Amino acid sequence: RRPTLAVVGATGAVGSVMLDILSTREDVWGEIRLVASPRSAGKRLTVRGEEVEVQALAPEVFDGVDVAMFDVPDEVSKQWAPVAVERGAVAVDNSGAYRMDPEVPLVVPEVNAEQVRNRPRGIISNPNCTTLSMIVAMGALHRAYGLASLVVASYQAASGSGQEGIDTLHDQIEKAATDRTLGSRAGDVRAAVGELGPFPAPLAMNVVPWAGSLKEDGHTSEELKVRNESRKILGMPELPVAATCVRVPVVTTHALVVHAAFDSEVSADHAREVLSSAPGVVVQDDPARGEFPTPADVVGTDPTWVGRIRRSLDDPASLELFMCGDNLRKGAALNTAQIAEVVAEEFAGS
Ligand code: 2RA
Repeated sequence: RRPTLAVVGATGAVGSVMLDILSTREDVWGEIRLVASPRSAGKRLTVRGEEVEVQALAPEVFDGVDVAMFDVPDEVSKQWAPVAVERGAVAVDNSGAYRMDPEVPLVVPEVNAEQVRNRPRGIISNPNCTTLSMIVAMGALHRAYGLASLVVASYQAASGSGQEGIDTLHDQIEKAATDRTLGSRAGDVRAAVGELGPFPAPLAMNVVPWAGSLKEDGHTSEELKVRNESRKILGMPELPVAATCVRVPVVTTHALVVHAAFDSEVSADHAREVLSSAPGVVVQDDPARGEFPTPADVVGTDPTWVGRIRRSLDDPASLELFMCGDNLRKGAALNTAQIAEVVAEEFAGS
């Protein structure tokens, strides 16, 4: 039978992308129930070409639900994912609430789909968008060469900070655009752009070496997520990972520069072949023609795009790469949908 799906957080930034994704992917679902805070209840949203009324989050909305996706803040997931499980659903959670819980698998279907069944709490977790923007490509390279260590710098889009991040960037760009002398004196951009919104420094005409919150020894929560989640997804609890997370004035699509060291020697050509044949990865790498992926060109697409692939000059077992992926699609909604589809296969023939 076709399982029943609940989308919790259907009216949020990721929820909206989710409805689009559910409307365009192969349809494996019976009923799709849309759920949001009481404030949004009663709204009518379109999914699979049909208008569906949004229901207020309450225990009863999970009755008869087989899979419940959560695109909501951590506190909401903490409270409600266990309720969905009690009512008989498998919860697929896109918040940070359960990612490092040893009894909750952290799944990227192209890398560790088999972990979906290993869910003693009935909850499956979706990784953070920054980890997701590189891990499909890194999983493929790990299978080919054996990963030894990762050094990562992220170039993260404003939409990682939600609608407030997007609005702040647009407002700042508008204010900065009127003065063509800006950017030539310390502090002039800061004075011109006004509100900083969720960012600790101006984002328009700037780069900001900060994403997330302060954690031990000066690392940010985002940097720890890249490290800890990569280790968990790849099943390498000791993998050395150094990450620096940076926000850039891009609306949507996170980019990463990766220095990856492997157990065996690599060549750029062979790495291109490995990545080209990996599901969910597109290689765009023709330096002679100036071809490489950029956020402005790949936003709205599903794959992880990889370019600038080079063997390291000082280590034949290391690669330098540039990659980017839409942080709202593969980075959030798409991966959650893919996990849910793996769970849906369990209902085939039942
Ligand atoms: C960010 N990764 O880009 C976060 C969002 N989950 O801020």
